Order: sequence, then structure tokens, then C-alpha cells
Amino acid sequence: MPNVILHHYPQSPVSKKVRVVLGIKGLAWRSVEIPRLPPKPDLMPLTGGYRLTPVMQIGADVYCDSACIIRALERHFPEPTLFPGGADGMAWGVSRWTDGPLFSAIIAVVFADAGQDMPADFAADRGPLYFGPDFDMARIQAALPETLATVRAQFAWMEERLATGRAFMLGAAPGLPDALCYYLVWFLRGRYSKGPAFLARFPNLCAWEQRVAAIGHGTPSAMSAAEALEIARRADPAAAEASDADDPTGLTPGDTVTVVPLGVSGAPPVRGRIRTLSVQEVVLEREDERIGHAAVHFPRVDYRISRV
Ligand SMILES: N[C@@H](CCC(=O)N[C@@H](CS)C(=O)NCC(=O)O)C(=O)O
Repeated sequence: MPNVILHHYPQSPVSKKVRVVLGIKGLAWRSVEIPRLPPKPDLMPLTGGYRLTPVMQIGADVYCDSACIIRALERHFPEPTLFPGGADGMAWGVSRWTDGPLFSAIIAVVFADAGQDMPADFAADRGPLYFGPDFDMARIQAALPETLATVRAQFAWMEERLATGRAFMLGAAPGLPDALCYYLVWFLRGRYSKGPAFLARFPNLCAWEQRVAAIGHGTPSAMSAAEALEIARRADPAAAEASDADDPTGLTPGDTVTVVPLGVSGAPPVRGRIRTLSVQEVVLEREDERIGHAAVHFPRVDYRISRV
């Protein structure tokens, strides 16, 4: 049984999504709490510079981005499936909505609502990270009514879906779309001062929210960052070495590249040698003085790979 280690912090909405997946799968896992703000000195040896939250580790294999993490969890622990009723494939497309425009709109609501009450160091980091280098709190606040109207319209889609009497988004069993929608509802409820009143207009969504909350997060147990690094140091990467002759980029295993998330301003590129190239994943091999040899996994969607 692979030993899953999640590097995250409790308030992180994207980590909440992964914790719900761990709950759906009923897994026992190890929990390493990382800082909310850089520097993240005990995470960098694992990722090679990727700073977003969460990151999953299994031995010396490191998974960056919740999409890559959830895909790996489904591969390692196929039962119960995240795609009940044959929802494979297209359910990933739902994430391009929830994690893209809807996530951005909800972040904008939370920012506008917090305004000057947001701790200065947090605003200085997250403002440019989420809204780009020309981040302007006054503009985000002026747009709040319009932003709320778009969030209300999109939450109404979820409400409609649940109004048909389904317990979960795909039917009787929870799956990927539940995790994708739930973390945003959870975030809005907890971090927008008018979140509970905003959500009260969606009775089916609120009832579903209780059902997803009741799934829980599996069985986490705390682990220190030092212990996680020691596990990586003692392990060898398990990712299979594979090439893809059909890859449109022409990249091949052995190429030295950098990988960077798109749309995240100031994200440092991660450098390594391609170990695996596939339709959904690129895996880089890296050497680090604290953990030795590691394999760092990234999704292909929303990440740029550049030859160096
Ligand atoms: N595409 C990434 C986005 C992750 C993301 O934006 N996470 C937020 C926290 S919820 C973050 O990294 N914030 C900055 C930080 O934690 O340093 C994923 O799906 O994992």
C-alpha cells in the first residue's frame, strides 16, 4: 500500500478538495503542515521550487497540483472510483470550470470582502499571485456586486443539478465533481463574511454540503516535515520511465527542461530531466542535496514545459 503524505495547511481550499478525495477513498494518510507564505524551506527540496499548495509525496515521487495528485490517487487506489456511473474523462472537464473561472471569482469575493482587513503580508503575496502584477484591491472591490452575480449564477447550476433528487453530483455515490464543487462552497461559507446568507438561497446545495462534509477526510495522522524528507531520501522514485513518440512538443525523456504553472505570476520554474512524458503528465528527475534523487510530477494542462 503506498504511503500517502500530503503537504498542505488547514485553510487551503485546494487542499480541502484533495482531503475530500482522500475521504471518498477512505484512506489513511500522513499530514505535513506547511507554511501559508513562502519561504517553504522544507517543501522546496521535494518540489524543486514549485510553491503552490497542496503537494503530495509517495516515497521519492512528488505530485504537484491537485489535478496530478487526484489522478495519482485514482491510479493507486481505484476503489471506490471517483467516476461512479461511468463519468470518466468528462468529469475532469468540470475542473476547468470549478478551478478556473469559478475559483477566480470566489477568490475575488473573499478579497473584496476582506479588503484592508487582510494581513498585509498575505495580501502582498496572494494579490499578485491570483490577480497578476497589476493587482488593484479598489478595482476588485468595485466589481464585487458583478462578481457575486456571476458566482450566484454558477452556484445555481449546482443547485439545479441537485434539485433532481440526487444525493451527489453524479448520483447515489460521491465522485470527482463533488470534491470539485464542495471546496468552493466550503471556502465561500468560511471566508466570505456573508457566505452563510449567500448560500442559504440554495437549499439543495446546503443539504448536499452536509452530506459531503459527513464523508470526512479519511484517517490523517500528523508527520513532521523532517520525517517526510527522510522518507524521500531513503526511497527511489517509482514513476515508470516512458516516452511518447506522438507528443506534439517533440520533447523526449532525457531532455533538460523547466516546468512552470501558467497564469501564476512570479512562479519559479522547476528544472529537471524528463523521466516520463505522457498525455496527462510530465515527470522530472531531480537531484537535491537533502533528499537525493526525486521524481516530480506535473499535469500537462495549464503547465508550460520549456527546453533549456
Ligand atoms: N492549480 C493548483 C492551484 C493551487 C493553489 O492555487 N493553491 C493555493 C492555496 S489553496 C496556493 O498555492 N496559495 C499559495 C500558497 O499556498 O503558497 C492546484 O490545483 O493545485
